Amino acid sequence: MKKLLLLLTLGLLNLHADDGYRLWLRYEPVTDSALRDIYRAALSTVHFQSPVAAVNPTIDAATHELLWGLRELLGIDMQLQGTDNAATALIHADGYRLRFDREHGVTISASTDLGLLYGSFALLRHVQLGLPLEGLDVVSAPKVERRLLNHWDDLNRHVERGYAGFSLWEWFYLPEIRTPRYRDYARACASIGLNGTVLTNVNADAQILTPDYLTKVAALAAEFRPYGVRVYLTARFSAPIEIGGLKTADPLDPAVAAWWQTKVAEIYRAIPDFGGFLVKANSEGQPGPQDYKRTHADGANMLADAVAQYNGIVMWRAFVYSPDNDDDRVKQAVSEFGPLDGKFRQNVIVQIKNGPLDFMPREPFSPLFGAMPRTRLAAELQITQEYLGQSSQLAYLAPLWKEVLDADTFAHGPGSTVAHVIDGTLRHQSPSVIAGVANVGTDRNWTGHLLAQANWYAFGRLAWDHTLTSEQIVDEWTHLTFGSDATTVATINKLLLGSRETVVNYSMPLGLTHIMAEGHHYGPGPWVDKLARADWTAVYYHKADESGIGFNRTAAGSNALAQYAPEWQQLWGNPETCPENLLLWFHHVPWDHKMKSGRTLWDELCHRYQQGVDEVRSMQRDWASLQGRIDDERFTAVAQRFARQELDARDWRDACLLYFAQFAKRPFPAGVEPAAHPLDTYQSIKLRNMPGHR
Ligand code: BDP
Repeated sequence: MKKLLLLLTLGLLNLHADDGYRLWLRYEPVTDSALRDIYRAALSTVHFQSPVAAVNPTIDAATHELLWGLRELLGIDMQLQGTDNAATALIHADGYRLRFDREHGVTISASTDLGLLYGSFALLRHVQLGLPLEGLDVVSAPKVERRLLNHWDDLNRHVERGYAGFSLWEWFYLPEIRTPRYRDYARACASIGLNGTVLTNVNADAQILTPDYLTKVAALAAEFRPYGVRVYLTARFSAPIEIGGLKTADPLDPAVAAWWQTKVAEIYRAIPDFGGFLVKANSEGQPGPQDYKRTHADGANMLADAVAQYNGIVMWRAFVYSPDNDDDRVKQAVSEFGPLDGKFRQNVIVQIKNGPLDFMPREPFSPLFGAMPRTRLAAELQITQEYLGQSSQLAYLAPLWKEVLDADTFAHGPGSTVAHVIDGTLRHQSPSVIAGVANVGTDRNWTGHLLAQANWYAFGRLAWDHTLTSEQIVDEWTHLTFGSDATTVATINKLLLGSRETVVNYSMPLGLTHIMAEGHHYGPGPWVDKLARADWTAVYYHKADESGIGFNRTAAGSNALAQYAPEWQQLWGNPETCPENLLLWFHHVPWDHKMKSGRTLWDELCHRYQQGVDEVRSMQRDWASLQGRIDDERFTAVAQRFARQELDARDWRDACLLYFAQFAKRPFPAGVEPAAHPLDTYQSIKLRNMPGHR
């Protein structure tokens, strides 16, 4: 008995409190003694094989990581042996080859120092996952060249749509004071293959381009450099006026172009490996070339010319919808940018949000990916969960991103997936770019919701290799983050994989979209109807009336469908063949329409909202079953968030169903729980001091 008690106590003691700071780089000791012995024997020496001659800060970082990681994992002091080998030049870009053979042990080969660093992280991952060394021989190279986080961080450290504390960049204290967190950030990015970061909000502040701030930016760049993370900035188009004293920012005015050239030279003097600019222009009140009756191409090219000699790029955002265009909002990016195809410089990349609207829980892929064959295109994904419950709710986003990356634009015949458009393989275009709007901040665990770390991880892994599946990525992440207890891993994998669909069910099922509360975008607001712009309201999108619900985007409606390939038009154009998860995106459907389940549309809608709530409860139960298997600190933090999510899911269901019932005029089907409050209670909720929202 005594022995049993002792064992139990030891077992519990093993579950160290964990605040989540270490992310997926926990390097907990390998506990399986047989495996540990094999690893110890094989990894006492690791070989670096590379033509990179001198030791430099990146190789130092790789060496340090391996030494430290293997000491933590295996309790050994690894010896590193370097060999020069020109054959490694065959390894593409910053890729690596990781192999084991009995004679030499483990060798990491790469043609660049960064490749060695990525290979080192891959080896450490391999050990943490407990995978066999026998037969190990992988070659892995990034499919997309520039894999960037986009931070929507303001200079006062507020993060637009940031739900994990303040901005990581301590502008006031830079350049002298540099928190170790900068290195930790870059190291985390490098561990998943990210190689760039846009430091500032797309709603840009010209101050970042002043000499004082550039010194601060240079300090951050120096911190990130060993880890291969290059910095980029957002450029406010009117900067020549705001900080340059010019009267105009007209891109065709030679004085404006000259101002940018001088500014760019100054930037590269301070930051020789500066990556380039990200620009939001003529969108949501931001200045841009159209203020001078010039096109987006005129604006982008002027900046592109300024950075070209330094190998810099300009990422020009396609998230543009005009104040005086009352055509269906989801059509506007194609109508604006389609005609400019072929007019952009080689170093301009048009950066497109995954869907034609705005990071909704579900929307079809943006048709712009198939509409600009002669232009370099990047995908912008949103890691921060602006429309998916922010940091209180669980939504693992890899399935959403895969849906888009794997979607076929048919632009060059079948197989022209979004992934192949953006990785440049379809049309041999370089540079290729993928961007994710970051979900990190000063919260101790980086992402607010501990499980939202999986989204940062998944973005990096997919940016490196878009052929990975959501399942593979989640399985890696869970092992790395929670260890290898089979029940824990299976339970968390299941929770994560279903979580996005659950959010869709209780918030915007069946292709509904943009019906969240105004401004902060947290919680329901299907009644939102009077705002400065019609296309900011909810009623614009759901169009519920007595005859039915949904937005008719067929030829009989806005005809947004015509922006897609005929294959999609055929499938989506007919309510009988349109997948039900996009039904109300493309069609206005009668309440009595027969769904695949045999239910009417109204009953199905009610059922989906209820299903969403039920699924949250089931996630809650699954999580509860892990008590004692993971440390209390992380267990409790997540359990509290599930409790909040259950409450929020009920609010979504009740508010939306009560609201839509006014039009459907039908009873709630059996199995749908009665609402807790009357509709006007939900309508009167005013959330204040919301994180991420000014
Ligand atoms: C919207 C966000 C807003 C961003 C905008 C953008 O609500 O905060 O500034 O996208 O991407 O979804 O520019």
